[in-house]
Amino acid sequence: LEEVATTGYGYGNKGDYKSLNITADSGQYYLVDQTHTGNIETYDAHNTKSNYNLISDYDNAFTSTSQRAGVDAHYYADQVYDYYKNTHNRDSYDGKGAPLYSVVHYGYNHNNAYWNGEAMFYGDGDGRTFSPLSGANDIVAHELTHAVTDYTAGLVYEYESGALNESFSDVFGYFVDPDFLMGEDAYTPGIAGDALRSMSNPEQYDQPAHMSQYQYLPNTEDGDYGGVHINSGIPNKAFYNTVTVIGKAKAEKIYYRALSYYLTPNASFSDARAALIRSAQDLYGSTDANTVANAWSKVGVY
Ligand code: ASN
Ligand code: ZN
Ligand code: CA
Ligand code: CA
Repeated sequence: LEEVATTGYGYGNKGDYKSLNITADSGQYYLVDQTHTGNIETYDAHNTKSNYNLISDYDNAFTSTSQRAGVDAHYYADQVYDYYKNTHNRDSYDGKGAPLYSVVHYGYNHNNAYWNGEAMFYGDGDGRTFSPLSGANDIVAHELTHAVTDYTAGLVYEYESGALNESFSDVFGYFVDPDFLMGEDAYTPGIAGDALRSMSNPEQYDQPAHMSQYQYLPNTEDGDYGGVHINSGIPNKAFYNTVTVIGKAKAEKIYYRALSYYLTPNASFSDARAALIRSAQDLYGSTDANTVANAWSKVGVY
């Protein structure tokens, strides 16, 4: 026997059927997708924060309840990889086909997900604040976009540049899951219609939507590194103001160009405004560049 690319299937966290790219080797089947430049591989941490092993099965049916978080992480990593490849001709987060590693069942009842510089990690949630976080494709896109940002603009994770880093992750979460709510598919499984954040109405989840509400917080873990997940509401609202006028197809090209070409590690909100205006002007001309300018003026960023 030898390692061979094949297909399998399983059920996601919501019990939804998903077809998967997997690998067969010596009568075992693995969540290893070999159909891209770099493999997409999905691991189980078994509710620890230290020991991971590749998810495997005796056949190509990954249908047990404990496999649901892995099925979603594997499927959505492929979806986000394909998004960057098909829409931006970007081959993985480094542009050179880096493999994508995901780890599910990270920690116990853990209400968060991360990009740690090498892999994506997803908690199961405590069942009240979150269900398993890999069940939300905008969360998967958000985390993987942190990796893209690290390899492009390199936005420093503090103060305004950090809030931009957070906002770009939410913006690409929108491009993969086009609604203005973030994380809704995993957030508060017992409450319908809510979300972790809203880009159309940041204030609904205690985020500022205008520079006049900017929160000056300390650059500590408790201060959310200067409020990176708080003040992201301001660029998020500017994005909402943009995309509702020019549409997703143009907005995604403009945002990707700004991230990969114009933005630099210590960019401020003003710098982001300028970078996005320039990108819009390059790609589509002055009408759309003006739309971007107005979108930022409305949130008090000049
Ligand atoms: N889920 C959070 C995020 O991606 C984790 C973090 O604080 N970096 O922003
Ligand atoms: Zn983030
Ligand atoms: Ca969403
Ligand atoms: Ca909910």
